[in-house]
Amino acid sequence: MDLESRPGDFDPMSFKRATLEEIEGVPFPHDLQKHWDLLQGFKARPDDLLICTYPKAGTTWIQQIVDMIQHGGDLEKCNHSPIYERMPFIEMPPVIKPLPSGVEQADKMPSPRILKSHLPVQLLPPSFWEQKCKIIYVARNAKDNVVSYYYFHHISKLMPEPGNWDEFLENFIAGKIAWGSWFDHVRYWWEAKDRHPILYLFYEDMKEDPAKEIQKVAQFMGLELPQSVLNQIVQHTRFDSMKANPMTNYSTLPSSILDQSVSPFMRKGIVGNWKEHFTVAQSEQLDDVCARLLQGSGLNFRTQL
Ligand code: PPS
Repeated sequence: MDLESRPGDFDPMSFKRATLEEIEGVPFPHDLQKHWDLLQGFKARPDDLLICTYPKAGTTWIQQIVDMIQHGGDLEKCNHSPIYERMPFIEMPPVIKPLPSGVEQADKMPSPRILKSHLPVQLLPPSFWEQKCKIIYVARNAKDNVVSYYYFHHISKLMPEPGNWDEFLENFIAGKIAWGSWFDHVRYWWEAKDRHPILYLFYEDMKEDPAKEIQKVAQFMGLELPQSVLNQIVQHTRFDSMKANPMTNYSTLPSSILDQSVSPFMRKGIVGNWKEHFTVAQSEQLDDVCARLLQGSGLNFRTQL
């Protein structure tokens, strides 16, 4: 769907940056509150596959990997539409007209569906647990995650104003940003994997050995990948391939929603970019908070390869 060519449906002037409102103690962009009951009543189907992440942890990357696995490594079949149309973002309210809300989009979609969410585990609509849906979770180290999120706030009109870097980092550490505490998110999803079919992956592992992680995903989906198909998927889900692909790089969204002249959606795609942004004191502070809040969880993040 070409949003720019439907000017009657989309009025950029009426588009205001979000403010945050808490739902059950977790801050979300304001429009979500109005759609909460509808979202919580979401009807998951047993063959749904849910991709869940904290924002900017590698969501689009794993989405494209899963889609390519499902389509046997055939990029043309995946490229029929932008990634956000192929996989509904379930908590997305109907703010980008003419796109429907994530719930409406998913309801109309035939099975098997692949769905996207950034919800913390305690706020996931109950039907996902009832239907025992498979879930793939990707976690990324806090330092690179927060830097990526900071840039995204500058380009996305759906997010609140980020403030300066120091303020944003403080808010991230305090969990006072959209989708809440990174620490709670990664930790509670990690714990959930012991009682539910959840494949928990790390961005850093995907970067280090994409073929190995793609194989894990295929196995989790119950599929076998011949070597030639695996090679295709590795190639087409590399950072530079996805950056050049209009169906994965979000260039199909109007700049009044996502202004990629400020910073591209596919920005760096590396482990360790945080070093360009953190002071030594900030790095030590985040290390301390990570050690304290993840203590005893068994979770270990790598901040460089
Ligand atoms: S969103 O808006 O939450 O769905 O964003 P998300 O896709 O989770 O995160 C965007 C960051 O992931 C990087 N990215 C990749 N890295 C490596 N390889 C591939 N293929 C890839 N695709 C996306 C993207 O560049 C963003 O990270 P930064 O650090 O900002 O570059």
